[in-house]
Amino acid sequence: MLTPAQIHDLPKVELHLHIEGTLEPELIMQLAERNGIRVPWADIEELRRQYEFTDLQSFLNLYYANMAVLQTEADFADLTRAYLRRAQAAGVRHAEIFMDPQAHTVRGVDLATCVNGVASALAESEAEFGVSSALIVTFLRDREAAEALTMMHDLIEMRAPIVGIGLDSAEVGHPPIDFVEVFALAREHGLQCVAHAGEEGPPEYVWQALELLQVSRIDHGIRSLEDEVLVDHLVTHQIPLTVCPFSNVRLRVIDTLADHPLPAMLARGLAVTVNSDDPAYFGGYLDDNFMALTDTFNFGAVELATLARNAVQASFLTADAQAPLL
Ligand code: ES4
Ligand code: ZN
Repeated sequence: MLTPAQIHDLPKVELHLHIEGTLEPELIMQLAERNGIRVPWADIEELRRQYEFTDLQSFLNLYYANMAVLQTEADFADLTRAYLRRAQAAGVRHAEIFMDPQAHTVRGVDLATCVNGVASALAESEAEFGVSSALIVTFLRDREAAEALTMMHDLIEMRAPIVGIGLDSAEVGHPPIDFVEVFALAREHGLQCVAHAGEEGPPEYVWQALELLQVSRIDHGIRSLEDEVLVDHLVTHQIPLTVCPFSNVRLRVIDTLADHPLPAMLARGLAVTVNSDDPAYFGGYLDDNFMALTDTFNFGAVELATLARNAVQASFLTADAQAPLL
């Protein structure tokens, strides 16, 4: 039986974390007050009662609505520092963090305001919290690809401090193929590529992400298990899957944690990693996900070490930077 201290000390790397998904109810209320924004909830308890989801879209509705309180560069920096503090407490050593700029620009926040707010906090993450970090901008697949392409050009022009791009939001009906041009442009500029695929969408979307967007990691990817040829491909090429157990349960992709295919995925030789996705919404941070998996599946030191090592190797850190974490 592993203890919380052993889980804490595991050199953990977070590869699937939406910074907006770390916006805790307390911070929502504080920022609402600071910015003079009216929220539809009388208090934190009423807000907390909204955190019951039936699927991805029901979560996204609340996730986007709550972002209304994020207005200034300081708001984005405070949000990011709050996450980094919690990540440090969890024993996270490195985090590659998603942000959704379109979720902010569509409501009138400047691209520079949101990107610089998050990036300014990340620039100090190592010195302030002992957590190294990198920023990945994710595009909303349920909005026009032309909008994403324009933003990609803007990000290049402003020399945004990002290591890569991703694709997220409502998956079904929004296949990766729509974003080929955006990802080609990112690759031309030396950016890494990842995409959410096979969360609610079919294995076909995972194939498209790999073959058309040429991603080096798949976010979620658990529906890949429905396609044995795809599983073989993912194993052979050791393509990392950033799996998010609490997210899958809370968004009803999986009934209960005990039904999660993660142990089977590990046994099959897939390069799976454990991540927290939107921890303020799904019931816990990276340490909580690891602890629950350990309790549910009786994971021992060997399984946990494999999961931790997979994440280090799947990260965009250089081999030199990976070495001390292995
Ligand atoms: C997300 Cl869980 C999930 N899936 C797709 N898009 C997202 N954006 C934030 N969380
Ligand atoms: Zn996600």
